[in-house]
Amino acid sequence: EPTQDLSIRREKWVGRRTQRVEDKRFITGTAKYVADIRIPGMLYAIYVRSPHAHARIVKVDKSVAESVHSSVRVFAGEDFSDVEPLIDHVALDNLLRTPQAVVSIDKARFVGDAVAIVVAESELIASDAAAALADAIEYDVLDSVMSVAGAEQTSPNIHDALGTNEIYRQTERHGDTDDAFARADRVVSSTLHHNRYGAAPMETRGVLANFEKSENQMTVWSSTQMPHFLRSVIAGQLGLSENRIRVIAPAVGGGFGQKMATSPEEVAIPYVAYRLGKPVRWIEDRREHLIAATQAKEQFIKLDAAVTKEGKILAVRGEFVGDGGGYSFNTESALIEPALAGKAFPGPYRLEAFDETVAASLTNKTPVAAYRGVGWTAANTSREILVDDIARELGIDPVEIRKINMLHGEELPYRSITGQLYDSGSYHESLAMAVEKIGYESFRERQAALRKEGRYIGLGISTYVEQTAWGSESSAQAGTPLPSHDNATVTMDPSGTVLIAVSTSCHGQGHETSYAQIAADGLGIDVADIKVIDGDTDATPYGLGTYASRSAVIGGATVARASADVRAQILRAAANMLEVNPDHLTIADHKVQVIGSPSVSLSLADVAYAAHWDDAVRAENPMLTSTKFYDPPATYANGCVAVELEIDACTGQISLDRIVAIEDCGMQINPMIVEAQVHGAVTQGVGGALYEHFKYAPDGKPMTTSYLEYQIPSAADMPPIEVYSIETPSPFSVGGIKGMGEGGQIAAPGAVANAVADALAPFGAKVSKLPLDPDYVLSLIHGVDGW
Ligand code: MCN
Ligand code: SMO
Repeated sequence: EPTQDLSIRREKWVGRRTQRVEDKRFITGTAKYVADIRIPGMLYAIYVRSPHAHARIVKVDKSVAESVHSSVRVFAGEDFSDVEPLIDHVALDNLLRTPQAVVSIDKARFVGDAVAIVVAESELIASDAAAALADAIEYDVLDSVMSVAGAEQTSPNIHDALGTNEIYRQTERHGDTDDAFARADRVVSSTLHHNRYGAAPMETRGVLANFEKSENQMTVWSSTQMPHFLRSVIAGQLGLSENRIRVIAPAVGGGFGQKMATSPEEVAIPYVAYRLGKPVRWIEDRREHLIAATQAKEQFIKLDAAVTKEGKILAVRGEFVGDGGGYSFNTESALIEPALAGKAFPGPYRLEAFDETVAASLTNKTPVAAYRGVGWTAANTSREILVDDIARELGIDPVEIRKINMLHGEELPYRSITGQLYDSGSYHESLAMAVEKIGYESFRERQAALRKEGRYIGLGISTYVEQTAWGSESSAQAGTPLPSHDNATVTMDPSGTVLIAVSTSCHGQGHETSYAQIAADGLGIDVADIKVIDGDTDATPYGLGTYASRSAVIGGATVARASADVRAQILRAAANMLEVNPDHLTIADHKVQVIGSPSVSLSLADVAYAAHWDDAVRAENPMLTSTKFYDPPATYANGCVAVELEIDACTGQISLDRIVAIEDCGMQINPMIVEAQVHGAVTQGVGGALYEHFKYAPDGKPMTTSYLEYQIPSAADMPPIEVYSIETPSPFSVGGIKGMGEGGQIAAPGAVANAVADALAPFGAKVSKLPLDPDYVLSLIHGVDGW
C-alpha cells in the first residue's frame, strides 16, 4: 500500500446515512455551552450600549455605576487604550479601513455600539449598575446616515478621519461589454434591494475569560467558529504571547457565519479579565443580539443585461453596493457582501462580458458581516430574478432560457468570466431533475385553471453554483484573498481506539460523525471506536475553523491523509510482527490481514499494543500518530431549488406548497447530514425571502429588537423540503468532495421571488426588493409601492 493514500477510502462508512453521534448530548440538554461554564469567583459583565445611532460620547461618569455596589467596576473606552483597535485584513487596494476600538471612545456609530462594560459579582448587580450608568452617559447626538445613497459626499462622516462614507468603489471590466451591448437585440434591466437579515442562532454570543496571573495563562471560552484565529487575534490585540492563551469553543449553538470574525466583545472581555485578574463572563441576551451582533446581506444591485431575441445572455453590467453599517467589520470587511456577490454573479451561466462595479458604504446601522451564503445569496437572487425577467420579456419559458445559457458538464473545468475555476458540475442535470420532481409540466395547466377561479399559484426556479472549500485559492477566487492553514491529527492509542483532533470547529454541522466515518474506513474500524475533538486550541492543531463550507473538503482531507499515514504505520508494525512485506497486508474489521489469506491476521488492538510497547515492533516511529495539512484548490458545488406557492390576493399572504432541492456536492460523506444541511439552509433562505428584515426608523433606532418584530420561519411555515442528490465528484479535491453548507440559502430566495413573480404575472409584477411581506406583495398586485 502507498504510505500516502491521497484518496478517501470508501468502504463501510463513507457515503452511508450514519446517525449523528453528537446529537444525544444536544437533544438531552447535556451539551455544555459557554453559559453553562461556571468558575468560582467569576464576575458578570453587562454592556452599556449606545441608544443613539450616531453620537459623540461626551461623558461616562463611572461613579454612578460604582456607587450601586462595592463590587462594581466600569470599563469605558479610555480603559482600553492599550488594546489595539480591530481592523479588517482583506488585502485589497483602495479599501478604506475603519479601526474599531473594542469599546468606543469618541463616538457611537450605531444603536448598540459598546460604550462601557460594567462588571460585578452578580448579574443582577451588574444589570442595575449598567442601567444607572446608561441613564447618566452624556451624548452629543449627531445626524445619522441611514442610506448608502450619496455616501461619497461628506457630512456627516461616520468616521471623521475618512472624509467620506464610501469606503470602496471599483469597476472591473471582464471582456468587452460595449461590443456585446452593441450586438444585443434588447437590454433587460433589473434592480434588487436585497434585505438586511441575519443569523438567528439558538445560542446568542457569549465569552468567559479567565486570566490566572500565577500561571500567566489566559483561558477564553467563546461561542466562536474560529478558535485558533481568535487566539491569534487576542494575542495580537492584547500583546500577550499566543502560547499563553487557550481558546475553547465549547458546544456552539449555531454560528451561521456570525461567529466567524472576531467580535469586539471577544477581545474586550479577556482584557477586562486580564486587568482584574479574575474570571469574567458576558452572555448576550436576545435583544442585545438583535441590535449588536452583526447583521448581513444588505445590498443594492443594479443589472443591465444584453440579450439576443433567442434568449442568449451576452453580457451584463452589474453594480453591487453594500450597506456595511457603522464599521467595516473588523477582521472581515464591509466588502464581503458586494465583493463576493460580484465575483459569484455569473453562476452556472456563460457570459461573454461582465462589468463588475463593487462598492461599500457605511451607515449608522449595525455592522454587516458573514451570514450563510455571504454575498452569494444576493448575487444568486438578483441573477435568477433577472433571468426570469428576461424570459418574460422575450416570451421564453424560464426553464428553456436557463438551458440556453447554462454551462454543460463537458465544458468544465471552466474559468468563469470573473476568474472562478469551476471544477465539475451537473448544471443541466440538476435543473432537469428539479423540473421533473416538482412536476413543472402539469403545473402550468393547474395554474391556468386556478387563475380563472381567482387563485394565484406560482412556480419559481433558482439554479446555483456554490463556491466551497475555502482555503487560500478559494478565497482568492472569491475576490477577498486570505491565506489559510488547516490540519488534523489522527492518533491510535495502545488499545486500538482512535482520537482525531481537527482545526475545523463544528457548531452544528455534524463533523464528529463525518470525520469519524472517514477515519473508520481509513483504518478499518467503526465510528464508535473514534472520538473527534475540535474547538480547543491547546488540544487541536492550528487551523482556521469552520465557515464557507470548507470543513468537509479540508477537514475531511486532513483526516483522510492523517488516517492513511497511521494506516501505513499500522501496516509496518504488523509487517514486523508477521514478518511479511507491508505491501501484502490490508486492514478490515479491526484486523490486519494478509491480502488473499485472511486467516493470517492480527487484531488491530494487538498491533497497536505492540506498536507502543514492543521495541522490536515499534521500529522507527513509536507513536501511531500523524498530523496532515491541506490547503485545497477551490471546488464548486451546484444545484437547483424549485418552489411552488400560493398567494392570497386579498391579504398578500404567501403559503409555500412545495420545495424541491437538488444538491450536487460531489462525493458525499454522509447523505443524511447533507440532506439536513439543505433543510436548514433552505429554511433560512425562505426566512430571508418572506419575513426577515432588520428595520430602522429614520433616526437610526432599530425597530426589530425581538422575535416578535423580527420574524423567522417556524416549522409551521415550512412545507416538507424534498431533497435529491447528484454526485459529480470534484476532479481537484481529495476524495472528490465538495462543500455544500450554504447552497440552500443561496438558491431558495431566488426561487421564492421567481415563484411570486410567476404567480402574479397577470399583474405584471416584478420583484425588486425583499422580503416579500404582505405589504409588498399587495403593492405588486395593486401596482403601488407602499400600499
Ligand atoms: N458533508 C458531506 N458530504 C459532502 C459535503 C458535506 O457529508 N460532500 C457534510 C459535512 O461532513 C458536514 C456538513 O455536511 O457535516 C457540512 O459540510 P460543509 O459543506 O463542508 O460545511 P462546513 O462543515 O464547513 O460548515 C459550514 C457551513 C456554513 S459556511 C454555515 S454559514 C452554516 C452551515 O455550515 N452554519 C451552520 N451549516 C450550519 N449548520 C448548523 N447546524 N449550524 C450552523 O451554524
Ligand atoms: S457564513 Mo458561513 O460561516 O461561511
